[in-house]
Amino acid sequence: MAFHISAEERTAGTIGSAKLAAIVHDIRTVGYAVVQDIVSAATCELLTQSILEDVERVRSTGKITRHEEVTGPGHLQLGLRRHAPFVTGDLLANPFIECVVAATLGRGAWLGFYNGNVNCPGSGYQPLHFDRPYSWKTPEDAAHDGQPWPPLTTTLSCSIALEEITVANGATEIYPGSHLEPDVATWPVHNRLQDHPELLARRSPARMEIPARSVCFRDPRMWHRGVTNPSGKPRAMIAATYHAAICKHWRGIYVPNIPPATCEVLEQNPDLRIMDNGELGDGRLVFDVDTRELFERENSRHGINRNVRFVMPPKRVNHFLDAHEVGGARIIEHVEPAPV
Ligand SMILES: O=C(O)CCC(=O)C(=O)O
Repeated sequence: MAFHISAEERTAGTIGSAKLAAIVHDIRTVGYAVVQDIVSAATCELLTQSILEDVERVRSTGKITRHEEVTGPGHLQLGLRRHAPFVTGDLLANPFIECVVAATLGRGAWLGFYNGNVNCPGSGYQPLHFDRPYSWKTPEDAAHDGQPWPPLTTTLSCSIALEEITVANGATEIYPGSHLEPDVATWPVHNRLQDHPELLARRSPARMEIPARSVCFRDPRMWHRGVTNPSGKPRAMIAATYHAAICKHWRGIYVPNIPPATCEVLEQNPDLRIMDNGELGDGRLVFDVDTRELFERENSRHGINRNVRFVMPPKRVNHFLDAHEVGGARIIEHVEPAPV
């Protein structure tokens, strides 16, 4: 179901409690909810234009990207510019996005990923997949932490439509309700949904259509895949992913049984996260310092940790590289941002 923001809610920068509960209910039961018209037309135009230019640059390398190799041709994880004026408050400090994130994941949830999901003309089909594992693998583990079974999501994906997204320009295929199929909880990472026809038969596909300037809040455990874009023009969508405060790994993974001494260090320094090698490190996203003011203009009124740090000249951020690495982009010096 699509939700609208009233004039009073716009002024207050928050969503009324009954509507917010209905949004969270849809995310918990159906797997997603769309909130309409919460990003400005100016931001959508600016970002669409920058994405189209950057797609050209990526394509002009003549190389297929790593994400296409492992998922499907024409589906780009396109880094977004990390400098002014392309970083805007209604994307990264949006009170309505933060309100839904806080209601779904709790206060202290933090931004872990900010990137473009671009579906290029002539794209193929990705394998059906889900983006996140279950944080609790068994009913017993879940009960131990006071979770129901199936457990609640600890990550929320926000798909931001810069233009109207429909079947005509390659709206993502989704399987509503599939985030509640816990068979996958204990699967090894390389297990594929397509090899489990009996499981697939339990759910039916739909398409994640999103009006322009609107956001689809999605449980990332819901099965989905990128499909072909018949429109002749790249479909620009932004992905911003938030994690619950209990998730201490830099990728937003829930790590059970962290030793008390490590918990204490993490409590004292909220910028620290558990790295892939088990050590602690700075897990914030990197942005050029000319964007600092917009992040610091106003603290999140919904208690969201924007989880960003800034690099000073001569250092700057190359948004084309390392979307899936610590920082979400690469810090460079004495060269211009470029796709290679
Ligand atoms: O862009 C889309 O429609 C879906 C992309 C996706 O699921 C992915 O790249 O993993």
